[in-house]
Amino acid sequence: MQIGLMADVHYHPFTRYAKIDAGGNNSWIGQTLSLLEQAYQEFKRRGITWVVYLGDMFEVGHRSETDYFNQIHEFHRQKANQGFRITAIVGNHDQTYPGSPVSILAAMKDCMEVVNEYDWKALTNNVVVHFMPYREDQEEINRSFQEGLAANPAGLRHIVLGHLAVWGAAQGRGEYVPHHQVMATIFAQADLVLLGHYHKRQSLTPMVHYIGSLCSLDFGDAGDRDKRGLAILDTHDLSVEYVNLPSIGFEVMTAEDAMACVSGHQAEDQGVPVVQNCIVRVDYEAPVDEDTIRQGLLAAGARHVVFSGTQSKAQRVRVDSGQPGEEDGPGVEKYIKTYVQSFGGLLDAKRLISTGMALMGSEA
Ligand SMILES: [Mn+2]
Repeated sequence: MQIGLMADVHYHPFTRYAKIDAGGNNSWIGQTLSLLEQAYQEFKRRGITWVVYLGDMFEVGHRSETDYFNQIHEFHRQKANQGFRITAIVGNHDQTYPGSPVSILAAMKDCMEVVNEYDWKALTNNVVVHFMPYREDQEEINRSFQEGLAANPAGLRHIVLGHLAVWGAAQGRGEYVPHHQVMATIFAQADLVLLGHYHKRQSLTPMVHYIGSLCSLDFGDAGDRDKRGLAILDTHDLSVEYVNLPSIGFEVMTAEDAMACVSGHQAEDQGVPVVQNCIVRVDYEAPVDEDTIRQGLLAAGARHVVFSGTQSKAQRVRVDSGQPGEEDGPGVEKYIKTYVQSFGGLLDAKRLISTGMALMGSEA
């Protein structure tokens, strides 16, 4: 059996990036509905009838404008009428506050199954699927999962689908990182964990993966718009296939790169991002001629150009993530190392590790 997966749709007009046409239609809403439609066409083409959202269908779960809510509700009502079974796992953005028992998705229950409490389902083929809505309390998450495991006979395979903030994931600027993230190790008994929340498609361990958001959503998502779309889970061999969908991109670049684009030298293999269909932010320190750069980037295909003259190129945190394992020493040491690496040498690794280890020692 195959299950269609999408995560982090964040359905919202995003007026800071959208254009409003003469008919009053918001281009961002238009893009999101178009991508969703393309996703369902892909599912239909493959004979997939069960679609699971891995959280954050909405951007603002405590107040969505009625017109926009009705649009996405009507979209899913039609898909349900066409024979799709739809399950929506609740993400933090869908909840009135992170971990809340109240979610905007409750108003969609006439056309989808909404999961805001941990639940599991046994499929055929000796597979159990565990549904994990957004929670921040690792003990609660762990307890739920252990209860779900214990409720099933031994020897089955376990797939976790959820919306969680797991330690070690790369995050875009502006993404919500709770004070306490979940350790991937609590899913050691799972055979596969597929998550929403962080928007970058990435693997934390051979078993634990973020499938990535349906589309790029902000400058924090810059640089990998070719890795946005949907995922297809095969419950027989536990394989995951990604299908990319064409999303508006975000790019953050220096004034020098921007000038290279303007003079027609944009090419990704030269390290200069292609700005076609992108919303571009140019970061500069020395004064630049904004008008020339803006006109040039628009001529090169950018949708929209903004400038940030006060900060240097956005530093994107990249973490070489991995499950802390015995072979790498204590988990804390590995995490401190990856954390330090993500700052590109700005921090003193040795000193931090010795401080961290001393703290761990004094705690024990
Ligand atoms: Mn989220």
